[in-house]
Amino acid sequence: MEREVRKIIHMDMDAFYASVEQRDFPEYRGKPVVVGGLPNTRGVVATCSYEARAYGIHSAMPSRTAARLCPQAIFVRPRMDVYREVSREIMRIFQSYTDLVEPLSLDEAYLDVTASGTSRVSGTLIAREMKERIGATLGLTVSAGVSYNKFIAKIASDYQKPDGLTVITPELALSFLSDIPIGKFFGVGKVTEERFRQLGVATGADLRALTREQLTGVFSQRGHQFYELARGVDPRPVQADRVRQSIGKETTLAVDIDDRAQMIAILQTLSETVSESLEKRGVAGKIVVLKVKFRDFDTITRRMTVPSAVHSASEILACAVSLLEEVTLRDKVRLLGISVQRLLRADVPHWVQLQLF
Ligand code: DCP
Ligand code: MG
Repeated sequence: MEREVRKIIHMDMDAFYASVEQRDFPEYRGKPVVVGGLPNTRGVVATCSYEARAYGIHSAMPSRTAARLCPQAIFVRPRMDVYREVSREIMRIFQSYTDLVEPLSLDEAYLDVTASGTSRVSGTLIAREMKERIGATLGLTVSAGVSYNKFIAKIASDYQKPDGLTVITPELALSFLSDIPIGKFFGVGKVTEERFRQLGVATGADLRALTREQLTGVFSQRGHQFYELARGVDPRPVQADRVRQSIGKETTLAVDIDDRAQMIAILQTLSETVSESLEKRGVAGKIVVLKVKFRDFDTITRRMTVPSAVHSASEILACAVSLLEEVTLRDKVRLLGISVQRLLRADVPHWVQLQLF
């Protein structure tokens, strides 16, 4: 009855931007390096080296705070062109093992290597070989998770970072998931995590103790997904056939504005335009990105991943408005933009509910 067990690998580079900086500037090696905004600005940390993480510094923290936590940290501005080039090389290495590579960001991808070998352990061997090649040709470390579906592979790649390789076979899955914090489960963001906390659910084991009815009672349709994840079930395919990376629209305002209601009106028009382009191409996207450029040309972006891909104007607008709420309007705004990324064909089911369970 059960289909062939898949071999899915999730690869995620370690402290990606910071590792590239330490590779290219040997004087940074072994030191706390922070990539992002400089500490005397309002900028934030994009990422930091593991040496900097020891001081409690992390992504999205204000750079000023990072400098307070670790005064001797080395702050550098991102070199996006270099990271993009490294990313292309990594993806080329992945693609030499399988056509089924689904990049999630510059430093992260899912691979389906089911067809690439017959032996049970070959997923592990492929992951080990990719790690070696990335080390030898790019001078960088990467963590790999190997399992039979996407969500466990992703949790596994994070399990022994940095330079980790974690293999979770179907036999190990339930005991592995038991201790995983609920916030790491696919589709559980901050808001959902808080609702789980109120239900007394902190781990995978707690989640598994709830019935399907209890879960759908609280989360409606999403409850089915959580029920299945708790049992190690995730049928989402690795999707290599992304049509395009992103579809978006931005507009420079005739006059700079500081009124949120006016901004929302503009976001509504942008959402409609973006939705039309998506629907014309028959795609929907998993990430909505809001771009805000201030009067002084400082530009920020805020992004959110949605549990099921969006294409309608109302869904896109709802995301954009909630992203805008997170933005501190420290100055008048001269440009607003919305883009939708991680595009998938809208007719491919992203979560086929398994009736068998
Ligand atoms: N990034 C960013 N802003 C964030 C998070 C990440 O600009 N809030 C960028 C910088 C990271 C890169 O994306 O280097 C990859 O993100 P990851 O979440 O994979 O983080 P790292 O690769 O830096 O560290 P880890 O070893 O935890 O994967
Ligand atoms: Mg990473």
